[in-house]
Amino acid sequence: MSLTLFAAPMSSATPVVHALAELGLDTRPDTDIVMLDLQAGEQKSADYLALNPHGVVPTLLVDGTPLYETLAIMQWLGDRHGVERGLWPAADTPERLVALSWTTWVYVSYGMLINVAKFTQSPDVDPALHHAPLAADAMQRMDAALGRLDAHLADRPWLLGADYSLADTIVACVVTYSTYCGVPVDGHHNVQRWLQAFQSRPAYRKTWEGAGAEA
Ligand SMILES: N[C@@H](CCC(=O)N[C@@H](CS)C(=O)NCC(=O)O)C(=O)O
Repeated sequence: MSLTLFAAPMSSATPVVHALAELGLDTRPDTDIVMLDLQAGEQKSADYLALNPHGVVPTLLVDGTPLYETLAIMQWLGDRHGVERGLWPAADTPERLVALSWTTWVYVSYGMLINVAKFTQSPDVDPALHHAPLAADAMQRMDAALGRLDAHLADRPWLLGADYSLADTIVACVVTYSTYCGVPVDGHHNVQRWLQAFQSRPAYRKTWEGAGAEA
């Protein structure tokens, strides 16, 4: 099976690069990682838009068929390549349900709050569109959300229990990104401990160190 990942440094694609490294797929001869220059607009070329009509990274070509949206790519990598390596729970296990719940939660529910906080106060957004009360509300909701994640991690080192899984990469990359957006994790000791363990993984260091963080 050939895999071609279209990515960019410090982008939504970086968690996928990390997952390929965890799975040992990044060094396989039939895996290619193609870095696009987003500043130069390579993601808007006709050839790329034919693969991903949204003109963003990541896109993963699986035997020539494009798959896009980071969460879908990560869950597919787990299903197709993670189960056999013990890095993603098998179908029909309770752990698979836990993995799908937390990984979807972080991209959809928690991710929505990150976007609200970003668009209502970011210097990159037209100040006329800023909204301080909405931004403060989103920050508060993210803190409460991290509190729920903290409670989940209180009696297990990793999201699914005793062992690391790709679910940790998916959730931890988004939580790490939110810290770059100014959301503190200081009050959430289990989240802090889990993020530190995640960031100590060799594949994390290989992928992220020097690359910055964006989920
Ligand atoms: N929801 C998408 C977001 C992808 C996305 O926004 N990627 C950014 C990089 S972080 C991008 O390619 N931006 C280029 C552009 O908008 O032209 C996903 O998770 O795959």
